[in-house]
Amino acid sequence: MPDIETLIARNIDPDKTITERVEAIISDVKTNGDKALFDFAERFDGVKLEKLFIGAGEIRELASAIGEEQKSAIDTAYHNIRLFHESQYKKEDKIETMPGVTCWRDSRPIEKVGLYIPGGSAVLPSTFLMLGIPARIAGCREIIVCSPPQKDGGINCFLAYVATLLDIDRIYLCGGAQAVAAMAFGTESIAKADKIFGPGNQYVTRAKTIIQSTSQTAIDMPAGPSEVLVIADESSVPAFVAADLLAQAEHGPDSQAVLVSNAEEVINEIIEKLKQQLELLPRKDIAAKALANSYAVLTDDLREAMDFSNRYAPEHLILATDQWRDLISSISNAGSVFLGNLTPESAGDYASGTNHTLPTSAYARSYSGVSLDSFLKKITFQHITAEGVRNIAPTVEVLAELEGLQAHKNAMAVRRTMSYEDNY
Ligand code: HSO
Ligand code: ZN
Repeated sequence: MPDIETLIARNIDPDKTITERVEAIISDVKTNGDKALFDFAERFDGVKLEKLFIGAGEIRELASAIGEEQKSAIDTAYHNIRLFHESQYKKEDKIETMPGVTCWRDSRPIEKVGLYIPGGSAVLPSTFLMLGIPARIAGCREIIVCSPPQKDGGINCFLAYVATLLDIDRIYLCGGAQAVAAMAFGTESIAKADKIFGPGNQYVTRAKTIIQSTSQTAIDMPAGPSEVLVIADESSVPAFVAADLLAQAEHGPDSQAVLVSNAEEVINEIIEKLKQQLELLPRKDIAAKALANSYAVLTDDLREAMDFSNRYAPEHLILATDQWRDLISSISNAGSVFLGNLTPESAGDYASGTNHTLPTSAYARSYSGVSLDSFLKKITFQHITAEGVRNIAPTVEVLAELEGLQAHKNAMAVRRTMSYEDNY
């Protein structure tokens, strides 16, 4: 029986070859710009591109090819995600900390954001919604979108439709570490972004962590393989839990689905259902690999199950129990939480309104998922009147003195000792 530390450790590839390859890609993009991007498209995506992007006309044409049912599902998801993220905007009050000393905080959009939309084994228009909607609500001036080209040199029609909803008229045909490098350093065609968002494979993730310290471009979070932890008890429905675990497992061979329960029979029943459901999945081979890297934990009670979950710090936590209300206050580390037997992670992945770009690999201990705030900077402001100067000067002057910073003290003292109208 492995110890808890071993169980909660993520299977992050420590192989240095990824870092070396990614560094080589970044340096190629820095040196050769667009030309490197054309070369990588040929080498990695198997397509000889004529141009690096598709524009408004092509986007509209591709988007028009989608079916009514799909269009309306995307529209509903768009609406819900928009509503939830709009509700995150809160204007803060101005605070008079002392008479005449007023402080406040206001937000401004990050001007140029880069969105990476993966296009490997699954194309994810939902990720485009999750990143594009808060970027638009925030009012970002420029939204640069990169996604790997399809074999025909175009882009998936669902991504194109999302682009029309978001009023985005250009998608760069560029994927992997090279897309991250292009948005971090800029090329002839792709503008340098102030912050890069989006999930990706190990190359994309490594590129994001490298550029974070080598360019003046920030990243949303160091995202790794996707993961779910489900807490189940006698009140769970085994077929539901099995479906949730498999929904996670089908993402990729390195995904992890963890089951934690206080009842051995419950674990056994869920595993039984899981085996049956797995057989029917088109992505069964991928899911089976992920399951080989997953496990179940038997605990004494639900409290111990929560303790384990908090130590694991899952990207997604599902409380598949009718006791979910009692557990909420004991959750300390999780990216996004799904409450009760009727709330699958899939709802949040696509359409309920919450964001699905979340911290993985135990980063939920310190990071939040993407939200409207991720696209804003919070700037603080202050204004001091003559009365405020009289009130705050003694404190500032004493503190400056004790730190031995005479010029700081003077900046306050000159104001205190000069008399002027209180109309500054
Ligand atoms: N579960 C993924 C998001 C996703 N699922 C996109 C389906 N499509 C990471 O939270
Ligand atoms: Zn998912």
